[in-house]
Amino acid sequence: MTPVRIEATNGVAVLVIDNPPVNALSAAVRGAIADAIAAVAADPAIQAIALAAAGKVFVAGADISEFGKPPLPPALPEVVAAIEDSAKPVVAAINGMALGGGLELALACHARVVAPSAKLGLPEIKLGLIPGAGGTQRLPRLIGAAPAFALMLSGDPVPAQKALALGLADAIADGDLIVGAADHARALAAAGSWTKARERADKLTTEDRAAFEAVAAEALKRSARIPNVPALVDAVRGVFDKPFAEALAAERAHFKALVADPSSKALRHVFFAEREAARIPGMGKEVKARPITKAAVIGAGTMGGGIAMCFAQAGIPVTLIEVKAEALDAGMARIRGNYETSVKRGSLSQAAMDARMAHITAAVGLEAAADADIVVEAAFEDMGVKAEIFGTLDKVTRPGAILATNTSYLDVDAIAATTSRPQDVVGLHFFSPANVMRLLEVVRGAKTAPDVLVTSLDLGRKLGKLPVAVGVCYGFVGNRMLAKRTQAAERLLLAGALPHEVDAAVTDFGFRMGPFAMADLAGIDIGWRARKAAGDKAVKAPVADALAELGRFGQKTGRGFYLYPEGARAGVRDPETEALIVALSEKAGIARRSFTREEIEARLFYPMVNEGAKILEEGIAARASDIDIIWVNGYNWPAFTGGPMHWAEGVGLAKIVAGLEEMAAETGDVSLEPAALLKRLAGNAGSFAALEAA
Ligand code: 3H9
Repeated sequence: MTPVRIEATNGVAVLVIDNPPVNALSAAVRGAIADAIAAVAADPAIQAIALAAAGKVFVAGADISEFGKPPLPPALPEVVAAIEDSAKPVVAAINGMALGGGLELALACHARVVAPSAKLGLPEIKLGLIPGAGGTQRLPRLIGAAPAFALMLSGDPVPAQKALALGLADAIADGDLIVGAADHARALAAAGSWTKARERADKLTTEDRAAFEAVAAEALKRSARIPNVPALVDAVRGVFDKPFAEALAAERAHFKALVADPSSKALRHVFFAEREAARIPGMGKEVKARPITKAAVIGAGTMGGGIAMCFAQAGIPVTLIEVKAEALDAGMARIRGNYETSVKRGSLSQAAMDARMAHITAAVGLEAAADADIVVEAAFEDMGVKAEIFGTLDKVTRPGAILATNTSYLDVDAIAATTSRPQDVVGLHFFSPANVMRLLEVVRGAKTAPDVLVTSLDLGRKLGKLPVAVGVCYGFVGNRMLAKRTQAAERLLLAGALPHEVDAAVTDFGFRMGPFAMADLAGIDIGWRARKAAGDKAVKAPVADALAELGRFGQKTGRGFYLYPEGARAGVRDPETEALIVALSEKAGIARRSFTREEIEARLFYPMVNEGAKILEEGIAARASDIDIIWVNGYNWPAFTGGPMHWAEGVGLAKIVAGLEEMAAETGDVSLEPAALLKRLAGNAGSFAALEAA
């Protein structure tokens, strides 16, 4: 079966790309498009061509899974050139998403007719790449270099109306798309003339160049890390400075170099990892999700309110429940306030706000959860409190309702045991702010029913989240590894580093914030109280504890690890904190020394990788790539390094094992001794990726 079929209608050949699920341009598809173009060129009965696609997506772009493998002919630029050079006019019929190489195919067509719901974009930047099949040259010629650059820099697709306004689409079909595109193609053939994008220069004015250079300069300032932004600037500038063929060759050279760059490999790893996370090993397709038409959230604090907003946003009616009317009123006011801010900012319309508020009902008392299909408990983080809530929910909710807890640390199995239906209990660990953060750890208890897990993952996606299944342990995946970093950061302070040095190493690595600036923002008292409550399970954080004892809670008190004069958001070094750290080192009998950036990175991140390996050994995460996306989406680990486990492979697992052995010997902390899995993989040159494939 060829992935491109030819359907002839009244002098027009309709080429239908049919390569489910998203019509990616694999070698077979590229070859079939080239063959089809050649076949219809030779057919005297055909005057014009429409390029269409089957399914919901037009073409999602190059087949990303082919990147990094030996190239297979024909290359996409050759196919694109064959379309542009066709002696019969070609019109693209864009039914859905036209992305990356998919849009580049369409740009080489002589016109583009789009469905009203179509979206067009060049998202290569998000994969650490730039368009590599003429997009950087043809798009500026069609719509101007400045708007084209902005579109490629954001990577976000534009809807049909915007594409029409930009001049990217020639028409929006008001009836049948294929008929519209075929008519357009027939009309071009009848007129006997059509334009090729590469021959256009009317949009490339002096003003356009000035506008492009201004946005490009801004973009370069903001992007020191991934080489694709400078490459994009250089490629687009070629539209003004180089003949078309030369500029195209420069684009191709950039593209090839970027495909081989570790940052693009890492971003592609994240792309596939996010999709892989949806698959639960051993879970068959016969396990169906339970219907969720009505939800309840227990606790109207910041977390509960945020979770209720997620349901409202997804159009699922939700009852927000509190024990006392005052707390409920405050929670509802907070939600309203959040929405009002979005309306003021222009990111939400008043009508959308009203619709969301209408989806949230406030109620006092757990009985209000009686008819919910799912109840998410977001009450105080205390086992006694949770046990009481779940005991009552067990009595008042209907059979088959899912009872979820948003606990960050508590034992989901112990919570499930307080009910008569542990099979219906699951953890839904949202991250704060819950209505914004994409990560959702779905905690599968020992007795959680398969369909409850499937429903939770399905619901997570409906709420716009990235749900990742994890098992029960203290802190689950994300916080369990975070504890290792917190511990390591504190150790670094006692060993000789200062907060600003540790934070700088972390932001240089690509995080938006270092651990100490983060602690000041979140409030040092929160961790301090949590450590007291957790007792032996808590990490040792003597510096943070000492600061908290002094009432230095961070930004909210104007002083923490740093000083915040006059309500400043960014802290400055504080001699008092630094003296306190030195005193604590002395008290512990540690001779302080300085650390390089690389040493700080190793001391912070190797213990996390080690914990990740233990998490895999214990089966708490199904695969290393799940751990990676948890850290990328929940803890701001820089995506261009692929997440902690992918990064570790780049560093070399043997190097990490050796580093951990040294750290364990120096600190006497046995938990830093390399995990058996890590040692095994390091010993036989294995990798986490290979582990998953096996
Ligand atoms: C490019 O085009 C370079 C060119 O400039 C130059 C070349 C020379 N390739 O996301 P979904 C798979 S770079 C291979 O769950 P949705 C995906 O892994 C490319 N596979 O569906 C999944 O597989 P599975 C620029 C791909 O409906 C399945 O399809 N393009 C590709 O939520 C369904 O995907 C992009 O960056 C691909 N290109 O969203 C667009 N795309 O079922 C990337 C998807 O086995 N794609 N798959 O897990 C997307 O953004 C979304 O997939 C899309 C559909 C919005 C299209």
